[in-house]
Amino acid sequence: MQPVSASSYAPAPCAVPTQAHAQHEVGPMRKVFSKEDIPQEGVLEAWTVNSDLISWVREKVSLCTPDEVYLCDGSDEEYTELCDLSVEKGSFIKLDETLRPNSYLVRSDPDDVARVESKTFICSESKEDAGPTNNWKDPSVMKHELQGKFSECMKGRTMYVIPFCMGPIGSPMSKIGVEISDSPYVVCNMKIMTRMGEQALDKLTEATPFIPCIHSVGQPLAHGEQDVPWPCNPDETCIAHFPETKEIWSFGSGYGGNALLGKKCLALRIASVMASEEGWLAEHMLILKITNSDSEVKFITGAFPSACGKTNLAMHTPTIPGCKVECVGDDIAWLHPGDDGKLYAINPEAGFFGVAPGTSMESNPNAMKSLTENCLFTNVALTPAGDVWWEGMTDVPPDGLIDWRGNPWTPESGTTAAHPNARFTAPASQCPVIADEFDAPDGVPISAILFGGRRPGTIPLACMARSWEEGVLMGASVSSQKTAAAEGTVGEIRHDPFAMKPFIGYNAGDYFRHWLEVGKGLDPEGAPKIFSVNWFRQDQEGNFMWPGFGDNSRVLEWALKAASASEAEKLYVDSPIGLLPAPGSIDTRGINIDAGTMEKLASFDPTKWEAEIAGNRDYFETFGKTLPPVFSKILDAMEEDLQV
Ligand code: OXD
Ligand code: MN
Repeated sequence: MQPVSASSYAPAPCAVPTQAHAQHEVGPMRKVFSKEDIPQEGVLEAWTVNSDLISWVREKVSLCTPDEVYLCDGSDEEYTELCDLSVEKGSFIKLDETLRPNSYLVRSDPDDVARVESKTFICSESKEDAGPTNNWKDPSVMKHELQGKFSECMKGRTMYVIPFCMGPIGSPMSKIGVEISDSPYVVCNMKIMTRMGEQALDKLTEATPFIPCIHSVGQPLAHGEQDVPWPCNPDETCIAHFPETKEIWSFGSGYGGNALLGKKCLALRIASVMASEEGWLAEHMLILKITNSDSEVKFITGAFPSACGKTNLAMHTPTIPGCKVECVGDDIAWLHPGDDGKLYAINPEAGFFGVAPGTSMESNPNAMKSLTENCLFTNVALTPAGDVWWEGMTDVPPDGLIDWRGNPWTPESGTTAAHPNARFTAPASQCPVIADEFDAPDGVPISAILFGGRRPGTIPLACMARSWEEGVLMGASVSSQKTAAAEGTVGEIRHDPFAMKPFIGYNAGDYFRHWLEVGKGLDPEGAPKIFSVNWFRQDQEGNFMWPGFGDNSRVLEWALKAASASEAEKLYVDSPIGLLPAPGSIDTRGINIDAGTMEKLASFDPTKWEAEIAGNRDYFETFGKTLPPVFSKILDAMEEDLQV
C-alpha cells in the first residue's frame, strides 16, 4: 500500500445531486421504487403480508414525498451499495482497506453531535404520565406539528424502509420495529446495531404488531440542488415518542440515539412503557457473563449513565487468576421474570455504538479488537495512512491528523482531534469475548444488578442492598457527573435514576413502582441481589483511589460471593446505608493498593451521606404522589441509623 496524504481522504465535493440508485433488482425482489409505484396494488403486497405495514408505508410516502423508496433487505450487498453511494456523495470516507477493511469514517455536521434531550418528547395523553423527567407535549398538538415538519421533507431523497428485530430472532422477548429514514448512514448503522432486513420482515405475519419509527434528516433537496455530506436540521430537531400508540417520530438530526431509532427510542423509551404494561423491565444496562476459577458461570447486569464505562466493563479482561469475563451486551438489557422466579436478560441489540475517545488497547483491548474491520466511525480523526485515531487511543497522536471537522490538526491546535462523543459502530459478533449466550432466545439468568455513576466522593466502592426495595432505592438514587454523550455542561453532578433519566418513557415515579412490583413476583432466593458501585472515587488530591478496568472483576467477584453468603461468612458488614465489603473481603492480591485505601473505599462519610440523603429527598419530591412511600421509609431509617 502506497502511503497517501490525508488530503486524499478529504470528502469529495458532492458530485451527485441526489441519491440516485439504479432502478435495479437485488436477489429475487425488486427493492427500489418510484413514489408513484408505491400506491399501486401488488407492489408492497409482494414485499410483506402485514397490511398495517403496507398502509403505514403508503401513508408516509404520500406525506414525505421522497423521489424513491428503497425496501431494505439487510444483505451485505445492500450495505456495500449504500456505503459506496455515500462515498460517492462525499458523506463517507473509505478507510484504508489493508488497515481497516470494509470500514468508513463519517463526519457529522458540528451542530449535530449528540443526543438532544431538550428536544426529546414523551407525548402521552396526560402530562402526568410523562412525569417530571420528560419533556411533554400533547399528542395531537405534536402530531400536528410533525405532519408539518414531515410534509414533503424527503423531496429529492430516497426513503429507506428498514425492518428490524430488537433481540434474538425468534426470542419470545424480542420486538419488531420498522424504521423509515432518508439517511443511508442510518441504514448502515441499523444493519450493524440490529437484526435487520429480511430476517425481521419474515417474522411479521399478517397481524404481528410492529413499532413504527419514522426518521428524517429534515433537509429536502430542491431539483438539482447539491447535497451536503451530513444533512440535518438542528433548528427543527424533534424526537417524539407516543407511548399509547407506540410510535416514534424523529426529525432533524442524523446522530446516534436521535436517528438510530431501535436504540434509545425503541429499546428504552417505548420498551420501558411496554415493559410496564407487560410485567418486565427495559434497562440501560450491560450484561456480562463471568466464569470463576471453579468454572461456575454467573451473569450480572449493570446500569451506568452514558459514557461511564459500560462498554469497558462489559468486555473487560479480569485480573483475578482463573476468572473469565464474556460480554452479552454493553448498553441495553431487557429483563423478564421467568417461571422459576429468576430474572432473565436479553440484549436487544446486535452491535456496539460505543464512545471512541478513551478506548485503547490498554483500557479496552476487546473493544479495539472488535473494531478491526466492518465498522463505521463517526467524528473521529483520520490519519494520513487512511486509518482512524482518537484521544486516548495512543499516548502520542500520529503526525498529519485530520480532525473530526475535516481540518488539519496538531496537538497545538487547542481542540480535540476527535469529538468527545465520537463513536464506533461495530458488530457484536466481532468481539473476541462475545458470550455464546448472546443469541440465546430465552436470555440469561441474572445473579446481581449493579448501579453506578461517576462520583468523586460520597459513594463507596461497593454496597449491597439488604432487600429488593433498598436496591430499588439505590437505583433511583443514582447520580453522576455529566459526560459528553448528551448536550450540556460536562462534569456537573446530576440525578440519573437507574441511569435511565433520559430514557424512561413514562412517569419515573410509576417506573420506580413498577420495579417494586417486578421484585414482588420474583423468588426471594432466585432474585438478583442489588448493589451500588463506584469506580470513580477520588482522594483529596483528585487521584482515582480504585484502579478500575480489569480490577473491577475483584468487585464483581465480591458481589457474587456476597450475594449468596450468610452473615457468618463475614464478607460484608452491616451499615446504615447497606452491606459494605468487610475488611479483606475484596481480593486485592497482586494489585498495588494498601489496606488503608481499601478501608476508605469501602466506607462512607456520615456527614456527606446525610447531605446525600437530603439531596435525594429534594429530588424525590419532584415525583410528588407517584413516588413509592417505601422510599421515605428507608431514608428515614437510614437517617436514624446515621445519628446513632
Ligand atoms: C449511548 C448513550 O449512546 O447512552 O449509549 O448515550
Ligand atoms: Mn447508552
